[in-house]
Amino acid sequence: MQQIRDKIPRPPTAKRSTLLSRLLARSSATTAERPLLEGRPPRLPDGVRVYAIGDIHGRHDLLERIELAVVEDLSRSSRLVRPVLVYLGDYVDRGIAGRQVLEHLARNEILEGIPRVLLRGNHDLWFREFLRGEPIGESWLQYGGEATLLSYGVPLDPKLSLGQRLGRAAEILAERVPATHLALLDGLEVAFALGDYFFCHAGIRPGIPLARQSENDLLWIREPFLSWSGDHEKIVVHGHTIAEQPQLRRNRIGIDTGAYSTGVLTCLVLEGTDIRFLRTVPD
Ligand SMILES: [Mn+2]
Repeated sequence: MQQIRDKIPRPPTAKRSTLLSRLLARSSATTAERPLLEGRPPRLPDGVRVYAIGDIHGRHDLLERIELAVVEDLSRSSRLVRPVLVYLGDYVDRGIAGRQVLEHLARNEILEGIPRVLLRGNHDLWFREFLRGEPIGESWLQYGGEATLLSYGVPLDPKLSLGQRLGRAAEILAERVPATHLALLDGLEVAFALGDYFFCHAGIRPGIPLARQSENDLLWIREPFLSWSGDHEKIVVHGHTIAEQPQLRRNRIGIDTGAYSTGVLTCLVLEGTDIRFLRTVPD
């Protein structure tokens, strides 16, 4: 587990705060919908505040906004908190700025100095496999890979057969993806646990201990996880499955609000037993 340091970013300017208030919405969980662990509210260690950010999918614009919202949120704190950032994965595909999102995460300028965990999503894995020359091109394209190719300026040549097109695109892409992006993709974690919470991209396989979950399930699972009503060892915080609103269930919190098409990127804020949300407001 990463070491947590005391470091608070500088407060945002007044002008930025005014702008942000128009671009953001805040809400808190009501008592009725709170998750429970063994009948009690789940909690984080004292003084720690987690900001967990859902599926970004090439929306660099929204990533910047939500990170500025985190800066502003931290500047409102009256007491010292130790912030931890958790990105839930799916940085590329579907949205048009996959390259810019990876570059942004690699540079890490807005939230520099705050401990962070970058989790791997199934799309990040797909992109890495395509870069390695693995034969996954067709399904990757079908689920939004072309947007990522275009973000690196790699065209799909319509004069070639699909196989040739993909082969050629993979070659050009390999020349254009910087080493910093590859290092970022290769360094992604599959899960992270803190206090009563467990963070992963998609979810877990019910009935199997958290320590023994497979990467395949952590990155891809939907059912039986989504409709499972029993307790897990911890409250699972995840993205991957889109819903209009954050999904607050007894045993999980889902925060993929489909940013690439809705313009709503959600950030879950956990502190003590508090649960609240920051989210971007569509233009
Ligand atoms: Mn996703």
